[in-house]
Amino acid sequence: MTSHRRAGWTRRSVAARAAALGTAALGTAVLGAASCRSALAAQGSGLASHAARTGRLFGTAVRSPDLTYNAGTRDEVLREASLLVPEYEMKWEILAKSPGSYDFGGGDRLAAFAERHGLDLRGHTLVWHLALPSWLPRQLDAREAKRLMEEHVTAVASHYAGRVQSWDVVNEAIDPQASDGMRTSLWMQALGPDYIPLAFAAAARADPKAKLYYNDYDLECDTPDQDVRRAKTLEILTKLRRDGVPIHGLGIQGHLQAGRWPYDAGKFARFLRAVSALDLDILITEMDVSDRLLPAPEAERDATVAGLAGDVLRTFLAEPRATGVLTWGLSDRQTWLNDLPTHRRTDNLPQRALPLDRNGRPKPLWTAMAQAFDAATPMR
Ligand code: 9MR
Repeated sequence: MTSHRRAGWTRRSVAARAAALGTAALGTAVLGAASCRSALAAQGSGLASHAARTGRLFGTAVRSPDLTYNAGTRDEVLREASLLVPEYEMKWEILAKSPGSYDFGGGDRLAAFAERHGLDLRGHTLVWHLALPSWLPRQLDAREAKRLMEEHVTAVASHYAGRVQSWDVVNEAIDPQASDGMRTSLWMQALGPDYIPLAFAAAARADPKAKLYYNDYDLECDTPDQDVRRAKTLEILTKLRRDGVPIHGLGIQGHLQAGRWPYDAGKFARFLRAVSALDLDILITEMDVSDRLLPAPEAERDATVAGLAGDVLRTFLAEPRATGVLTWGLSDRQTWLNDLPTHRRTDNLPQRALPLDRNGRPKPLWTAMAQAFDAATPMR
């Protein structure tokens, strides 16, 4: 399989994006997406064009009301991104306000936006311990848990079949403090670790073409906790591959925290090698850099944030199976890190965690990301 297919570039999306960029002639030629892709890369100026130089995608989490009502956000997304993921509009609690009854409105608006502009779309997330609807009992026996989980995965993945390039099928299953390394969740309590292969099998039946990902956080830095997380991730992925479970990739969330933990490039690179040795793709799915622990001056914060992101991305993009990077929002206006007391800065200054500032202007983080894409190893 060629790299552009793996990264999610489809003929339709290349043609539509060419049209959106005013290069429709490119779209009609559509010889192979690769030639279009490199020509398109020369057209754009955003992070997606830097990512496209080596056949990769750059994307962001979005909210459909922003794309509909906020022209500034819409322009930033169209300038910077080739891949979108809903920040919340494909989560269970949003989709199913009552048992078995789904409202796909928000996700459908995002899918239509992506299609109209020739952007690829990811689905996030099918099975998680959070964002569960309030009507879902928090304790279930194995039979009920299996039925409800499989019905949900089937309903959502079949609704979006053919419209998403990949799904985060299971999100955040690991707890490094637990004796078995597994997070206590409704699913884990009812079904044990078998809930993971069950979820992937249901997703593959519902959408046989989507790439199916396991997604988790705190996999990048050099702490004992993250050593355990990496080891547990490899254990889970190895077992899924050995058992022939339909899984195609690992999503590394990439919620970094400047000034908090040491970073060891060799350690992260060895982990990425081990994942790719399982014949899996790897995406950074939710990148941002918290500046919570940094002093107030903006220039200092921006430089430290960019430095850490650059270090992590240089390692990541040296890996041929690294297929792309998404940030969790594009502009500092959008970051979730200002929402929770546990993540907000203690001086209450707004976080500067994303590549664009609050007015949509590129920050040093943007430059670090563009440079990391420019220096990336070709994809395999
Ligand atoms: O940023 C998201 C926030 O708007 C939602 O309220 C929340 C619950 O659905 O999820 C946030 O996104 C999370 C993502 O889905 C999984 N990884 C951590 C993200 C930040 O909390």
